[in-house]
Amino acid sequence: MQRIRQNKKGVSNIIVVALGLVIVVTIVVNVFLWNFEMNQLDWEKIKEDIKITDVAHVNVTRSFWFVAQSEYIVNTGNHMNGTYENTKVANDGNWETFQEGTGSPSYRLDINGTFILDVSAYPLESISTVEIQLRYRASDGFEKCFLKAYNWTAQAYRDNGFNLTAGHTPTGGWDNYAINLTDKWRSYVRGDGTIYVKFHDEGNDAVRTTIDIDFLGVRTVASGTRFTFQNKGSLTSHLVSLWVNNSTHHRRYNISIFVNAGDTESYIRSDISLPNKPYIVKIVTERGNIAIHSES
Ligand SMILES: [Ca+2]
Ligand SMILES: [Ca+2]
Repeated sequence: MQRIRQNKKGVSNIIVVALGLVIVVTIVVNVFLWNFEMNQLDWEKIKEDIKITDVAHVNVTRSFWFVAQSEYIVNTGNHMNGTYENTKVANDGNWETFQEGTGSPSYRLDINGTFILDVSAYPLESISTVEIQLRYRASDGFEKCFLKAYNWTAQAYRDNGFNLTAGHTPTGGWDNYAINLTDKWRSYVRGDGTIYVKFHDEGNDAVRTTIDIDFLGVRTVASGTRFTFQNKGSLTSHLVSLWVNNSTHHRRYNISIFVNAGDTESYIRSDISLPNKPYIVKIVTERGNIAIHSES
């Protein structure tokens, strides 16, 4: 009897120990998994290595020319020769020819083209103005030519705020006609970078004019403050806010810049001007890291 009782006691001890082990293992595994998840975020935060390597005022930085990507629309007048492809490069011996129409109103020309600024490479917040340049030749100089752009607010072609609104008088040879949209450019550029440009004659006159367009392009001008960020870490960093502070000036700006691992990125803001020294520039990443650059 005593041996049987002892055996029972031994079996129940084994069961208690086994159950205890299962509980301990379950707890250890859970703690380990929880730690692993926590550590993944902490680890990413620790591994992030972003620096502000330079802060500088930039006077003027121009983009390359954005040219027509589709055929011009002829609202009044006639298309004679060539295609929009011939208007993409200046001084290359290729041009597209249009002629004033003879309908009603007679001897008029009105064409427009679509241009798309690359706002991922040249973000809207970096743009201080937009320039339009035309290289053309008119068969006579009896009337002026005009450049306008579609004003997205007014929903019409306008030149309000352009630096030149008086038109351009052709010489009969090849002429350059360049304008900029001053600080009013934003009314003429849609959020996705689209700008419609119109070329038209002055009015109804007695001579039917032929126009050769060698080049028509649009480009952005950036000026303001350029920030240079270097990512020495092994993960992409997402910068989400930027501060410019001195003793009297504290400003926070929302930003959204991705800097790939190992990359250096420049970022120009036309709306930020640097305060008097000493000042500090601070950025915060999405993971919560901070980088500081100070100028004394
Ligand atoms: Ca005319
Ligand atoms: Ca050309």
